Amino acid sequence: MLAAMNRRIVLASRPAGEPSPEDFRLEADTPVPEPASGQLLVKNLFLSIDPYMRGRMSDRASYARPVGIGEVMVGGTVGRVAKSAAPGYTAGDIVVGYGGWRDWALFDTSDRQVMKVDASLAISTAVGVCGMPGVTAYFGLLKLGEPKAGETVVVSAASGAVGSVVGQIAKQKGCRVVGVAGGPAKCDYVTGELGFDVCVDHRAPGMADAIRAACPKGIDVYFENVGGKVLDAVAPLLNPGARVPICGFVSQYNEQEPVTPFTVLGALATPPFHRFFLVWEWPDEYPAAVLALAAWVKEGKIRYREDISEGLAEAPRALIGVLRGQNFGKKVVRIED
Ligand code: NAP
Ligand code: FER
Repeated sequence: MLAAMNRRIVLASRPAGEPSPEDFRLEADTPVPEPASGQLLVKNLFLSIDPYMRGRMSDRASYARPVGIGEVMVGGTVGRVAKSAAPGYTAGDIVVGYGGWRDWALFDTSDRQVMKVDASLAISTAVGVCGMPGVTAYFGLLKLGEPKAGETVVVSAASGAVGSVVGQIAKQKGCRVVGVAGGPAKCDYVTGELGFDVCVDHRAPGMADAIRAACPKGIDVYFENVGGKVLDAVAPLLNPGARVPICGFVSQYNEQEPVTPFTVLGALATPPFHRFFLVWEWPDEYPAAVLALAAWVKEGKIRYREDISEGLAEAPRALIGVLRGQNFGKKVVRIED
């Protein structure tokens, strides 16, 4: 019976450089599983597409083990509980967790990443502005960036899932906020809709001059999402005492020999405070961060934009697109219900 099968996308091969659709394989030969005690059977409804997924396709040392060849691709999902074998959960609940690139997933309720979702917001926000990327922005900026009123904050990948939230929180703190994004449409959105003071197009000529002109008092916080030539332009403008939360460096993820921000920042005459952080470093405060973000979204203080692909089979193209900057807003895949 077709409905009883569980489609999934597995890693078929490890890419050298940019992934291609052939590095993934859609399989439909696994039945929908039954939840064991403490588990939920979840119908995945939205799959989050995130830059870190490229790292998990490679056989390199990381905080997390790589996805094995033939294994289902890792991914955050939000979905509906179909069967509950766990206290406190019932069929129909909306939950978020790491369900992977598939139709149906088993969620272990002992896993701290499994949480009930505030269904008064669009449920896709549980993997976006009110989920892992939003919390990344919240902790990275507030814990490591420590923005103060009147300071200049620069944010790369400014229209994206993390960057859009970073800039809006920094504006709330009274900072001058300069975004960097790819192309005029994203830049218009960043200043017009998100309220950043300036947005510089890193694809246009003269990017380094434009960033310098946008930061007449230098840069106090650089929220690092991309690395590469944006970082090269920002680094000489960092003020004494500047803070650089290193969230990621997506421009390097497809490179065979990535240049990390540590190399660039460490080579400065006076390196700023800089440190890589992981969104999961503050697990006790994670639920409170989700609540704060949800409240700001409801109050209209944080705006967000989603870029939705239709159907599980689109996930590989969606990830390839995120690594090329083709997404406009938080990238998610809607999985057929
Ligand atoms: P996103 O910004 O929604 O999408 C990625 C964006 O990166 C693209 O849209 C593109 O925007 C930009 N980009 C891609 N290739 C680029 C290149 N070669 N040069 C410059 N920009 C490029 O993605 P996100 O989920 O918010 O992630 C942003 C960053 O946060 C990534 O580095 C990610 O790894 C990191 N992250 C870290 C953690 C953590 O725990 N440390 C958690 C979540 C995310 P433009 O078109 O504007 O260039
Ligand atoms: C990400 C980029 C990098 C991310 C996690 C990492 C959760 C962690 C990398 C490492 O520890 O090596 O976007 O998202």
